[in-house]
Amino acid sequence: LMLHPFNAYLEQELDRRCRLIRFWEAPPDRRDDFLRAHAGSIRAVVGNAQNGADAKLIDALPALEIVASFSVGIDRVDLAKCRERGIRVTNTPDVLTDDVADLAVGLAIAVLRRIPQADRYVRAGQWKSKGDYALTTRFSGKKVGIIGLGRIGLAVAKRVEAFDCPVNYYQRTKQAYPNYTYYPSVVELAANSDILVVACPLNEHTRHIVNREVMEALGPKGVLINIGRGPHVDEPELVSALVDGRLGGAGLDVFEDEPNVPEALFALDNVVVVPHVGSGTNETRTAMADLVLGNLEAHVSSKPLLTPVV
Ligand code: 8YV
Repeated sequence: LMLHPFNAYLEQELDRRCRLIRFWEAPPDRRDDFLRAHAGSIRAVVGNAQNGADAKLIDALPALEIVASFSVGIDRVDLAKCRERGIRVTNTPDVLTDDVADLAVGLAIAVLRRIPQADRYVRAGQWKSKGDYALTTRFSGKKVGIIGLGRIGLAVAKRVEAFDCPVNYYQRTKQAYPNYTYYPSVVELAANSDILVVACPLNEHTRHIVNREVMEALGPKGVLINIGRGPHVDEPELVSALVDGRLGGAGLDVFEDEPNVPEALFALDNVVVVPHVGSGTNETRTAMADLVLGNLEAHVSSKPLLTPVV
């Protein structure tokens, strides 16, 4: 059961190798009937970051053996329920790390150097009518604070080191990284950073990990970059901090209620918003699809899963 048409190559390969059921073909008001009709034969669910396997879906599928997510984040999969039922879960780590880290750095530079705004200035003919563009802020050398020094956090750290940016980080346990400075709280991390990057998984400990207090600590010159999940950030607080000028800027790939983005952000020149495209390159999406297929193939041939979560 594929939950959404999020990747054409994956859909085509699933269709070629298995009996594929496309959930989106069910009329929205007949989804329960549709599931009941197929329940006995559905052994695998393929979802993504936006379309996970929640308790209701899992309960409706008595023959389910594996949930293979086309994402590294599995916050929309009910892991406890999967463990309880002995259902395996896989994700797509590593293959998307570089793209997501690239985007984090790209957003930070875009916010500070106002790249999208300057582009709009040229396109609107304002270079000719108004002259030189306003001065912006340097990125190189800024202190970068990373929440979560996992695969993606480390890839961000490696990149910004090349820009001579000192790297600070927070996570629950201190790691042995001699070149990076550990802060035991997110507020302290924010207070000691110019740019704060959210790169941790979303779970009950990290929901709203960037709250009002953290934004105050980051301050009117600080920039927040979110390439994690929308709910990592208290979004109404973020909007008011940006509107009031209590926060210097933000580069956002993810939002609390995608695809809805608070419209108050559209008027702000210190904000760059993109539509959850961190892993969205041809190269990475193909590698993610191959990993989903590899995990399913390993499962049906009783081989070790390539990237198991459960
Ligand atoms: C995707 C993601 O946006 O990997 C993740 O956790 O958020 C993404 O790569 C998505 O699953 C692609 O459909």
